[in-house]
Amino acid sequence: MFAIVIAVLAAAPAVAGTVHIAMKDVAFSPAKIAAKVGDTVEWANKDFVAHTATARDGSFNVDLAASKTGRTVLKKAGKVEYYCRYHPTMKAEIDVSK
Ligand SMILES: [Cu+2]
Repeated sequence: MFAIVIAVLAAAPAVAGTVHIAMKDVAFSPAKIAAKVGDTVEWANKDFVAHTATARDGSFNVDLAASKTGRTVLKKAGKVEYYCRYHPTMKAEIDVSK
């Protein structure tokens, strides 16, 4: 089992990155991003109210009070739509490639 984990890590692309998304004026900015499996997405809530980044497929749910920062690691390829549970007009998507 441990050896399999090592093999997977060794096969992974060189460096995973971090993509930054702001929650500002009750919107995600940028609303559309492209990222790769293994990348970290970090949301920074710059508003004075709470927001969430909630994936429609259930793959992540980041709940952020005002001025907080939270993150998730992208685990699978595909397009992920997400929204804020408190403000249904806040919508965005991440296009995750391998
Ligand atoms: Cu919100």
